Amino acid sequence: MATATKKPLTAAQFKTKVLHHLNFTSSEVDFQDNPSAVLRAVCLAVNEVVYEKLKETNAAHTEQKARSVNYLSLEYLMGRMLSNNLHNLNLFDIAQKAVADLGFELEDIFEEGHDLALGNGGLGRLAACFLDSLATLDYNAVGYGIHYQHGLFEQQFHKCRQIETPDEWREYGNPWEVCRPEAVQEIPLFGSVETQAQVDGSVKKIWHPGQIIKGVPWDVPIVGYNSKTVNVLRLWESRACSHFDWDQFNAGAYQDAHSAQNQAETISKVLYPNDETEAGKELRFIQQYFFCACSIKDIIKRYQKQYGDDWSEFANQTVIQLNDTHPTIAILELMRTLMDDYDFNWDNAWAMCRQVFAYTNHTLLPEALEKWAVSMFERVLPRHLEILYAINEQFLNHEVARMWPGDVQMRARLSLIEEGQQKMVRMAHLCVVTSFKVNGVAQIHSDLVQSDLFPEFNKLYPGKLTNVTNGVTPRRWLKACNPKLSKLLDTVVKNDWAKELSSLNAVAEYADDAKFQKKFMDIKHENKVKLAGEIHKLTGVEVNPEAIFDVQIKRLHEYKRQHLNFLHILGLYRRLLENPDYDMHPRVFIFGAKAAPGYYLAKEIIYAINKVAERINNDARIKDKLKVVFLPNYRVTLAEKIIPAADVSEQISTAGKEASGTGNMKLALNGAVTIGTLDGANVEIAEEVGDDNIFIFGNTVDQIKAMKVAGYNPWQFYEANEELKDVIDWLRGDFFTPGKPGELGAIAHSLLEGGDPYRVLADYDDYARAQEALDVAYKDSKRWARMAILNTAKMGKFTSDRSIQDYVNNIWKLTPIK
Ligand code: GFP
Repeated sequence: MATATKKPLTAAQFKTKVLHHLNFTSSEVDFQDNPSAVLRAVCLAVNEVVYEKLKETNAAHTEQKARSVNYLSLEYLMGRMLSNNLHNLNLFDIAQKAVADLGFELEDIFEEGHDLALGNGGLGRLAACFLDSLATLDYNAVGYGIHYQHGLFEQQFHKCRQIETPDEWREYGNPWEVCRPEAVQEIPLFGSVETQAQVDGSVKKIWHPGQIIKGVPWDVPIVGYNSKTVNVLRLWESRACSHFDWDQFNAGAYQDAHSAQNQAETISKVLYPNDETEAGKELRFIQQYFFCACSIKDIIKRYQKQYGDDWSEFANQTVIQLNDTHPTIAILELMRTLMDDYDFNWDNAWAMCRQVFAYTNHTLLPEALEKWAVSMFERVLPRHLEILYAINEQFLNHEVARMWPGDVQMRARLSLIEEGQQKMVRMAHLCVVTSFKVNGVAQIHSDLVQSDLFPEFNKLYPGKLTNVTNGVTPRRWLKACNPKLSKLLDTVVKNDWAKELSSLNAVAEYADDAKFQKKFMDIKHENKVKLAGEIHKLTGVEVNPEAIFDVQIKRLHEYKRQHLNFLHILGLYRRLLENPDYDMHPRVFIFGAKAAPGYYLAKEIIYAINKVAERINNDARIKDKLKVVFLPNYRVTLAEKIIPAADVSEQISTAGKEASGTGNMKLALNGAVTIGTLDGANVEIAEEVGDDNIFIFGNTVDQIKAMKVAGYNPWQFYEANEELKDVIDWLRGDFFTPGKPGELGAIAHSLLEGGDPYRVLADYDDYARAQEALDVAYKDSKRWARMAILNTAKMGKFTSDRSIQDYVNNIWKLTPIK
């Protein structure tokens, strides 16, 4: 590759490129009042470098016949791209200078950018971190997903309640993507299957689709950090095959003329259509098939470009990673394609599928393990259902029958079809049966996948179920978002820690060094001052940077237990009301979370936190010892602002419920101390930082299980703790909502009458105890600085580069591009 030998760009050259794009691409000569035009021009200037590297990467992939991983994910939470791309290309400083020469601050230019929010939470952000690491480590990888017109909704608060509005991330175009008309695909749907007898006595299945949709690919280049590689994230947009009915239009039926187009475009219109209705379910199912079918066709096309009709290398060249069960249908699509379009016999097609697919499980929650109604399957994908039945028959009659002869119950338990009033297809079972490897995302989670979720499969396929602990990219989550801390680390770490995160270990030596402690904590303070400004801008609330910044940022879900945090805040408030001199260091509780639009209790939790925050933040009696802010529209960009300023990281899920968590890693990397349960990756974080540098509390997985066996009674905990009882009663009454008793009662109801499914009350006491210990630790500033520094120093394991290398070594078997 030629790039390495090229002279690096100078700021003057970069400025010339930006001006060129301002003049000739944006035709914006008078750009002084137009920072968004400058953003666009800067992006285009960066793209000149990116596309050249992309071309070189493609050439190297072809020349080296590199085995590739194809990452199929319905979600990618990319965030903004400019800052990250500048860092990864080592162009940050020159861009900063060039932009300053044009009269702008680079940071203000970033603010013009829109998040690519094509995902919900951890799962989608993990996919984005993985793409960054794959390119950084020079692996041949393609990310496949959907080019949603609207990503995750924008969240506002109106009278304390969450309001959702559509996300318009590319209303005026997106400089980071390029359309690839040469790679458009046609995707069949619906229709019927014909069985044709062949002359040799065999039968051929012919699918006569009822509709054909066009898949249009948009490529987002993924730039590696200090590497030679630029990979691609290919996102599929759905379109109608013919634009509109010309004759109908001319005859005056304007609406009707567009109906096919509208229907086709609906497929890639929104992330997570509301699937409470049958139509919504069908749309989500079609979304999954649409992007899988486009991707499988694309994978085959890329392969054939090199190998033509010779399929012998396909399994050597290809691995397809299923990110959760959402892309499971890709298995059936590859089977169908091989048999129906390329004349493979059953055994060869099945053997091929079993060699190329691997599956990552991200959750044990039964409601998150997808099942689709057989009746819908049959209507939308009749040929695929036939194949699924055949796989099931073979699986049950051969593999299950061999291991458990005559065991009817086992057959029913493992079958790909769940019997019942409505027959359902179990997508996770299809994944496990087909994939050559199945991984969980943190050790404790992978152990539970083996012991609790798929114990029979673990017996049937020893060695198939494995672990790859998640990780986060230190480029975005430290270097780019926390430049001051990054520079400090540069002074004491010799290696490029952003590429070799374990070298941060060297920082541990400075954990007790008074000068280093001061520098480290001064940076934290500066970051807090900056966040305080942002909090004021977003909520109007003044917070004191001297207070402890205590952060819980993640999707809103009962198992993540934002309501446990909330109950404890109420407990502190009660203590302060009873005794305004109650000895605690001032604390600001910071929340960021979106609730799924149809998730009633999650929305009630947001409402209650906002409502209580209004009261607490304006209560002069508590002398500003307590503040609560819920920042609206939590997303990657906001996380980048919150994380560098956090003192405390709340990771308080019910043990056994959070598969891994990745926010826990980002926060610790930036020197926040975790208060958390022994759940997900918290367990491994505790191992790395040591018990003295983390606050662990609560029931363990085994204790939670034992509670279930013994019979859990939330009332017992309510009665036993006066503080807990009082604050729950506040919610049941009208303490925060005068004249409207019970307005915040939903949480209390779920915790008591609802049986407290996530064991919030059982963990309250120990959580409050751990919070007190944390408060004591914070008051000892030397001790706290040591803890914070050691958290940063010990995060080496949690780089997504290590995760990717684990996938490569144990699952994907790729070799880096030379
Ligand atoms: C899910 C799991 C998390 C896990 C991520 C990535 O994320 O525990 O860290 O996937 O594997 F729940 P969320 O969508 O819940 O954030």
